[in-house]
Amino acid sequence: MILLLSITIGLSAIVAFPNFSEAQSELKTFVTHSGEVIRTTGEIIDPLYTVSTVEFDPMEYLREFNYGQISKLADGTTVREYTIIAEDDKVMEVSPGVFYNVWTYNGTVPGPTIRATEGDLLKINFINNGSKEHTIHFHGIHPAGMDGVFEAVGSGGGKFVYEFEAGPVGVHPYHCHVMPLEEHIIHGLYGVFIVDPKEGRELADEMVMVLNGFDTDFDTENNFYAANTIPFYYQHHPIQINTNELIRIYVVNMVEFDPINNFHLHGNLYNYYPTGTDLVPSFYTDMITLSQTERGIMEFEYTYPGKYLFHAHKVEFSEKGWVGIFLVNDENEFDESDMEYGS
Ligand SMILES: [Cu+2]
Repeated sequence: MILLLSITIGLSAIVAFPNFSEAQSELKTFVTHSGEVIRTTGEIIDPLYTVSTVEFDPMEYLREFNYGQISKLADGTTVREYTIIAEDDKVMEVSPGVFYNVWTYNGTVPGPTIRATEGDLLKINFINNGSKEHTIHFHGIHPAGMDGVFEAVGSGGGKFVYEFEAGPVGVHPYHCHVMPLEEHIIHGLYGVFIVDPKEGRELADEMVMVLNGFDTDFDTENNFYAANTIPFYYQHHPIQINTNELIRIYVVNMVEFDPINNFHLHGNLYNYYPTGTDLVPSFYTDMITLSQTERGIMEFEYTYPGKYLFHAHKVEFSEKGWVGIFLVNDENEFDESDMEYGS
């Protein structure tokens, strides 16, 4: 019912604003997943209504960690086994009328967040069900043969087992490393790899944000940007957190084409750990700038309840989707009327 309502509202919004800006003058006709016929340039329209037709749920992705199948070696070493399947034939409606051929690890962009503890033995069973060669290249420390660069895994069911010790502590990207690299990355073959310190980190409400963008008209410029794939998603579906609760964000910049991205938090500052490799923060700031695959860990708490923006301070990116809201609930009085933005 909610789905139907959103589609209906979405379509009426599109009908109500049939004239796009000069830059969006070339309208084409598309049939949406719901069977409606709409006209769009393939540029972003009104992203408020994208979620009803997209298969990927950014709210679920935000706090989902894959710890693998756990077993122990005789010497006590923890073994974690994961299965990652690459595909390159999926079409996702990333915004109404904007259909994009996503290349996926386990069916989503980004792929699953792989999480382990420093020193664990990781076995990643990689299956390539795509039509092109693919690999998984993990950032971090491992033997040359496990680097996912020179051992392309064949299409149509090719297999490879990446086996290495988890390390170093921190947050790292993983991505396909088959040429042309840019093409394999921008279509979506990337994800996040978190290595926890043996002693753990302080208990927190933890989340992952992959800063990404999509070039949906293939002119080597991104048409829109996001935290976790769907533009404007967390603006229309604010992330609910509590006052006086430690929030930890593992942030990874996977934007291609644009040399920089950044992360600005409103009404607060955060401790920042570049790459997450040190347990002592390097900065206390409300703004970090990240180049390709730069990443780190942000930690903060809100004292005052309310709505706070977070977004790229590169305004072009925030206006094209990389913007969200934290809805900070008072830990002492949880009010259901604050749920109006929740999904
Ligand atoms: Cu690839």
